[in-house]
Parts: sequence; structure tokens; C-alpha cells
Amino acid sequence: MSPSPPAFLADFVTSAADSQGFPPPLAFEVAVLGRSNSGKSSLLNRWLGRKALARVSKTPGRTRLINFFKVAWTKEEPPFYAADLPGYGFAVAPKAMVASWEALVRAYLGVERPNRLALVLMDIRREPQVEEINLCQWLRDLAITFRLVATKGDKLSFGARSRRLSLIQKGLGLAEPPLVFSSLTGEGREELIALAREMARRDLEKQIL
Ligand SMILES: Nc1nc2c(ncn2[C@@H]2O[C@H](COP(=O)(O)OP(=O)(O)OP(=O)(O)O)[C@@H](O)[C@H]2O)c(=O)[nH]1
Ligand SMILES: [Mg+2]
Repeated sequence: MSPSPPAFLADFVTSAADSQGFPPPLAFEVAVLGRSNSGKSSLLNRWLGRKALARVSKTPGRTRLINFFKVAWTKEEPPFYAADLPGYGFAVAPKAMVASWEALVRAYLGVERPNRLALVLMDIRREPQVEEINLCQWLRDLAITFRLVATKGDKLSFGARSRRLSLIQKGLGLAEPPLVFSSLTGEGREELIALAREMARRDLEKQIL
């Protein structure tokens, strides 16, 4: 099967520093969460097929605001937001700044946004730490649907992966194994496109019923 073309529409809309800055919701929203350096911005660029939409950096903690991108796969499909969130965890920044990004992520998750899917990113080579455990618990408490994405899949051989994936699945008590993604090879991109399409389909069904 040939790879899907880039998203028909993928436009930066706004950056929000607090909940007042969040744009009114569209049909649905895909939020990209994960610790600093986990590959959130890279995933967005690869997923949407735009090289430099979201800013990628070697310095962890580069994304400091919530960046909203308006996306549509094709002309016919309804647009949705993809939100690139600041990373939590070991950002190279003063503690007070890190705390303010965490507050922003909390504010975003606490706000009512209909039809939201959260992608929780984790470097496939890491084991879940308190940050990931808390984030998953928090999403469950808030009844926000989420999917774990194991990023930088290209860093491990196929043989080394399955053990890492079951460690992550067990550590976070997930019903299904993480989705493996690589922004270098594009692995996992089709699954992410299918996930977003499934959200769009469910939204349409809701409108019809
Ligand atoms: N090999 C490999 N490197 C990756 C992949 N995804 C991201 N990286 C690298 O990991 C680093 C961090 O990537 P970003 O996309 O900026 O990560 P982020 O989660 O947005 O980081 P913050 O905005 O700081 O929270 C960069 O040096 C990327 O080039 C991947 O799939 N494979
Ligand atoms: Mg980023």
C-alpha cells in the first residue's frame, strides 16, 4: 500500500499561554502529550506530512505554549485541531518555568473539549516513570480517551522492541500495546491517520443520530 499523502490542510492557528487562549473547539481534537524531548513536534510534522510545521529542537522544553493546528485530511473531511503541548519532566529550564508549563497542560486537560483524543508519547527506550504514570491516571480520571505512542521506534531493532513494549504496557496498565512511531521512517503514520479518521467518523455518526 502506498503511503497516504500529506494532510490537505495543516495550518498553524494560534499559540495559547492559558485557557483564555484556547480556540473554540472544532469537530474533534487530537492532543499530543509527553515529556520534553519525547518527539511530540516531530510526530506532528511527520503525521501531517509537513516538514517544519511544529518546531523540533535538540533542547528539551522548546515548546512552551500550546500550539493549535487546524487539520483536514482531505477537502471532504471535517477539520479538527491537532494540539502540540509543552513537555513535562526534565526540561532544561528554571523550575518555575517548568511548573508554569505543567499548569498549562493541567488547564488544557481540565477544560471541557468535546471529542478529544490524547496521544501520550514516550521514547520507546524508556521505562514509564512517575510522570507517565500520573499522566495516564489523570487522563483516566478525566475520562479522556488516550493512546500510548512509543516514539523513536527506529532506535531499536525489531527484536528489542517487544520487551520494551510489554514493559511500557505493564507499567502503565494499558489494555493494548503502544503504537510504535518513528518520525524518521514514518512507521506508525498510517495508524495515526486511521485513528483521526475514526474520530471524524464517530463525530459524523453522532450528528446523524
Ligand atoms: N531517531 C529519532 N529521533 C527523533 C524522533 N522523533 C524525534 N526525534 C528527535 O528527538 C528530539 C526531540 O524532538 P521534538 O520533536 O522536538 O520533541 P518534543 O517532544 O516536541 O520536545 P519539547 O517540545 O521540548 O517538549 C529531536 O532531536 C528530534 O530530532 C524519531 O522518531 N527518531
Ligand atoms: Mg515540541
